[in-house]
Amino acid sequence: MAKKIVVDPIPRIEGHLRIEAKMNDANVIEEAYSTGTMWRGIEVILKGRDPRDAWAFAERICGVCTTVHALASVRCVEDALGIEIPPNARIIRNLMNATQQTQDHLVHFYHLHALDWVDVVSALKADPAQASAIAQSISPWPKSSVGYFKDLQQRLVAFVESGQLGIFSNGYWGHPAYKLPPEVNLIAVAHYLEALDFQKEIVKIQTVFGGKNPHPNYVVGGMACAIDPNSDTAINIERLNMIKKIIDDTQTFIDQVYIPDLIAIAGFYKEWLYGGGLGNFMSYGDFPETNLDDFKSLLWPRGVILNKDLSTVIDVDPRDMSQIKEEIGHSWYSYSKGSDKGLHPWEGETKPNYTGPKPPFEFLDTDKQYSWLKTPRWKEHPVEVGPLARVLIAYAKGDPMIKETVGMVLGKLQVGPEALFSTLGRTAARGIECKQTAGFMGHFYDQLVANVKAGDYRTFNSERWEPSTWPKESKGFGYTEAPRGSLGHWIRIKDEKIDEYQIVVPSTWNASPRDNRGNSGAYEAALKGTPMVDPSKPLEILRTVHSFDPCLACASHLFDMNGNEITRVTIV
Ligand code: NFE
Ligand code: MG
Repeated sequence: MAKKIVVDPIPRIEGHLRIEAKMNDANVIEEAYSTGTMWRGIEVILKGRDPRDAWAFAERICGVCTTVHALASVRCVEDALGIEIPPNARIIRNLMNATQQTQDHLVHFYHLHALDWVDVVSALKADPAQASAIAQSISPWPKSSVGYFKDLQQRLVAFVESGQLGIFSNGYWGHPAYKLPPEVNLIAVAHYLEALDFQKEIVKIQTVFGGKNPHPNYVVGGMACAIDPNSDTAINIERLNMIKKIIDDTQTFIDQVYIPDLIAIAGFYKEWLYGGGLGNFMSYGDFPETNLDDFKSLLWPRGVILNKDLSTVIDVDPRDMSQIKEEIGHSWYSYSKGSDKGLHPWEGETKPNYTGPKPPFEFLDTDKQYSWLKTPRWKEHPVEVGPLARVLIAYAKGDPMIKETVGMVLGKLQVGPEALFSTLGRTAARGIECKQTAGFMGHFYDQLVANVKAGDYRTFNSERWEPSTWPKESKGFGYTEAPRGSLGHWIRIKDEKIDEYQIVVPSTWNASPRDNRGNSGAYEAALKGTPMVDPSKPLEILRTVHSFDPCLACASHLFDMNGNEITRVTIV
């Protein structure tokens, strides 16, 4: 009989995710099931409200990918009401989005994922002189002296001797699947702490344009900030200079710390090529240089790749009612309109209907409904969204910068493009993309400054602010590519109020349960075939699930069935 393993909740993610897996006698995962264990109901809360307020509620879905739900929401309402925003608003939104992507990817790599590959306790055995030599051989980053690594190691020793590992507690330290030499572990721990400090600088850009972070302010019709180079209170030269300095520092950090670390760490795990999964990828595209319907102007291209076939990128149209549908055959929801085929978000509804066991329980009945996530599918295909999808689509479409960075990373690792279809490929794609978005920050900054120098200070179009100017009924779609992947908001407005609001989130695509045809979601597919060295310490499950950067707060948009603070691993 197959052995079962349950990891609940998965640590170092946002929200509550449970993985059940079946292993064979050799401890290789044969089947995996992904469960979102909380429900939040933001879609329901939005009904009946003023559509101009939707962004403020939707943005509270998440403080990790903060900004992105506000962006998708204002785009969706503007689409419904036919509002064109001024160029400065488009540029500022692009700059804030690029800032969010860059900061989120950096935090993910070091703080949410690196410890699946880096053994903190092994760093105690490192020779600081050797660590310094390695650091200097891979990067010109100045914090690399012998003394620097010595001091850090002494701090770590003090942590361990006090029995309190603090932010490093509860790791699977000493697990045989860790492969880095102690010196590389020490370098990675140093950069974990540096990145933790530095990431807070990056988000200051959100506070300049949005007043605060997390949850910066937006407005339907533009951005809620004033530009005036000669004013003390508006966005002026001093603020713009501050932003420029942050962008320059960010690009340096990505080039001199993140990318060299990614290559150094991945180089020791080249044989660990599990976790590829579906082989189907989707992106809506983002970063419009003109407007959102001018797909050719998107700096991140849109499309779908099926079965790892990089020779063909298929068009995706989230407005087409036949393409994207949310099924609920394995989800704790009901559809009053009939559930067999799933519903496009413009005809969608959110009616929770929990049919699972009463907690506490050991296993879910995965033949039935087993998740608070709906099951989005593109033309009935499960697809993976996120950095790997975007990088592959850009690569397949011949984007010169992505081709160059992918070539550089693969060349340094001495692996071919097929290595991208893996857990490590997903992690590498995030770094590759982060270098690109750090570049976008500079690009949009230059655009903004050029516009302001030309005398254009406009950030807001008030033409359609008054509800009396709106049609009696309308519908809209707003999209963005959030750090974790394709994000869509679909709205129906009736008599000046929100009649229906549906959100399909990146982590819902990736973490979804089985669909009505029995096909796995992206996490489920990626875990299949993974050998577990020690199932009581399921490091391999964490590696692959973390490589998607799960956010269940987004995905299940307060109900916690378990309430466990510490991960429970059950093996039967
Ligand atoms: Ni809460 Fe999010 C992102 C969105 S979910 S993190 O990125 O939308 O996948
Ligand atoms: Mg939804």
